[in-house]
Amino acid sequence: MLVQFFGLGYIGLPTAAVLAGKGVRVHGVDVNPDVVETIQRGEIHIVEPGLAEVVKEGVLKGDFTASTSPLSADVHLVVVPTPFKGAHEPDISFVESATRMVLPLLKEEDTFIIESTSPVGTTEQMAALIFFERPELEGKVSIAYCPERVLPGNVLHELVHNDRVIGGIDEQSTEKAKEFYRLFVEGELHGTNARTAELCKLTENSSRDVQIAFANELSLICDRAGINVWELVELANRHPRVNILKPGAGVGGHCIAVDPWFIVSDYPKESRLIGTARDINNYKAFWCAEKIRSSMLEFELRHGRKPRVALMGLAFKPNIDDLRESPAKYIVQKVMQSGQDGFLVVEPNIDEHGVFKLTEYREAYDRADIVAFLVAHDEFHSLDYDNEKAILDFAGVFRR
Ligand code: SAJ
Repeated sequence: MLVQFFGLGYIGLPTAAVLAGKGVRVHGVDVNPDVVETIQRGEIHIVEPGLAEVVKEGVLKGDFTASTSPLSADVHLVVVPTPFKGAHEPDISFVESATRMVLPLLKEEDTFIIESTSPVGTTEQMAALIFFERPELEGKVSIAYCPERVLPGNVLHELVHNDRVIGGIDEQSTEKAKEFYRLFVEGELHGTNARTAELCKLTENSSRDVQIAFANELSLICDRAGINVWELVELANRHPRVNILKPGAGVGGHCIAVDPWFIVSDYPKESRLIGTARDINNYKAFWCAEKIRSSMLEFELRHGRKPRVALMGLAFKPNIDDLRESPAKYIVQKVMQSGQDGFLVVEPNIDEHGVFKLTEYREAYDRADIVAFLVAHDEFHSLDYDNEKAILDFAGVFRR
């Protein structure tokens, strides 16, 4: 059996490597030759705990190969990005080009699975494309959608242990796809249809976004009311049926800040809450930047000199090195728009940054007049609260 992956990124690469680790022959296809060459050397181009070892082992054993062109295989998985374009409209062109790449190679009994986060109807659309180009395959190949659900930083564990939702274009497709996932998934496999599986993925991330928006809205209310939002949330969560998430500097990453738009774009009238949550979470980052600016002005008026400002964290969430769609990075860019003088930028999870000069976190904290915590990295919890400084604790490092 040969399993072929289209896309060797944050999800495709670990999934391929885990399968190869189970003794399954795996071939990975990526349009980026640098990515392919890195994997061919048994190395990796992304940061994920434990991944380097699994990839190296698979490549050395010969179970895991990679190239820029596809092979004839038994199972084909599409794990490419689906960004948005224009006014937050989903861009499924990478899914479509992967489907077109595999089209000439498809044969009877093959299974074609899309894992990329996709708007409702994408799998049916790709099935229509396949059967338009290859009508002889209708009813003879299985086509399904199965979203990934892994949390960056814990991917290798969650890939195996999370439940999966698997939606075929027909029952035979669902069953065939389930058979495939049984090769490496120890969680439960839940069968459904393709449209439900697609909306399920979007629902999971939208649900989290809406819940975080509630926490962020509370933080704005508390700021006006002079109430500590962290204490408030902790107390409210003492109710047996209340579980409020944490407010922060906004919502980032390439999933939660993106996926809800796929629902809003297709069902704008019906998704007012989901759309508003997106706006609230985006606004929160803007609000944080404004807070830093007004704190700087206040300092200057009071002390007759410009303040030194520590901006603590650039990543999109605690303890990772991933800056994609990061609200912290947006805030840093915004407050430093008119010059970098007086700012100390901190990100303990990366060694250097192309634009910002990084400062060690303790040094930045000690030297600053104003400290803005944008991400609650573990390191920051070891700092002592300093009453002499203006501390803007957006991430809840001190919770006071
Ligand atoms: N955040 C808060 N407050 C919270 C929790 C998170 O402000 O209480 C912020 C984080 O700081 C970050 C953003 O939300 O900026 C997203 O972080 P996250 O840890 O909630 O999620 P991701 O983007 O790392 O991963 C999510 C996960 N989805 C859900 O938990 C429903 C993961 O399971 C998905 O596989 C992943 O999206 C994906 O690939 O779709």
